[in-house]
Amino acid sequence: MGRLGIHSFVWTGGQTQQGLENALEKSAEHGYRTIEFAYLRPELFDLDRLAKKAQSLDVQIGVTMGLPRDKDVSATDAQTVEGGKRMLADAVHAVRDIGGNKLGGILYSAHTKYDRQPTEDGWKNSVEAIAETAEIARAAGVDLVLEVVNRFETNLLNTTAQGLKFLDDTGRDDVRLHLDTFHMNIEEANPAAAIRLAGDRLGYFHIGESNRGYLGDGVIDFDRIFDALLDIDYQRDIVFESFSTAVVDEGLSLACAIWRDTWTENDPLAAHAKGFIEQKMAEAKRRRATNARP
Ligand SMILES: [Mn+2]
Repeated sequence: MGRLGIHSFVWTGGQTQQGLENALEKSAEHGYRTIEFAYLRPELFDLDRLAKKAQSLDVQIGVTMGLPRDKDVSATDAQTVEGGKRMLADAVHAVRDIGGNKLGGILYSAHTKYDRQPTEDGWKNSVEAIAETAEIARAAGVDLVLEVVNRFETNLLNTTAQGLKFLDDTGRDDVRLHLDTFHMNIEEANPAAAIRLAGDRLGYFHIGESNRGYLGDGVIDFDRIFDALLDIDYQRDIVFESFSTAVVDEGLSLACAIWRDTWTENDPLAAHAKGFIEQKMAEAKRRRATNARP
């Protein structure tokens, strides 16, 4: 696998420069080599300083976000779609300026519970917006990955199969899928099969438990997940994602419906997650070696 990472919301809601710098230090201290930030409003932060700090700690930065309703590129009115494209272009440039390598999340629609079916025109608008953003991202040296999420957080891409169809429609081979065990547990009949279906078009992977708390406390069958990641020879980043009301912000926490504290202290959570992922990966490798024996 690539780098093991952690979502910054384990450490901070991300409202202050100091909070983000502290999150970088904490991630490095726990041995994580990549950190995921939620969308940063570039005017509020010293991106250059964050870039230097990340570099000095050898922590890679990735950014994920979801579009707001009034900038939904899967809408059917031109003004909303254009606003969304501008936001995506700005986000790509912010990732570049913070020294990051990746923009992921719900880039193809609003991050919200829709009260309507997606439309064909909306799908086409979204495909076109992502294809245009991919061109901007390529020039900026940023990878685009699209997170497939559950039905309560988008109406467009809920399964890997839908995500792959969407990628095909963009006609781009430099956009990949961003899968997440929490979402797959809700939508996929067989999450491990979904990983195998994505294959080399999987660009980023979130490890989250079914209640978004401690790994191993929920119903996700991580053995099958890691077997599948080995089967597709997944070499890109794996990032631990967990949310609790212990750390909140006004955007992401509300969109993700974080109403309870699944944990209150982040240091033991971060330490446990790293150990859990490394152990599950090691066990999967041993199973593979045993099965390969004649
Ligand atoms: Mn996720």
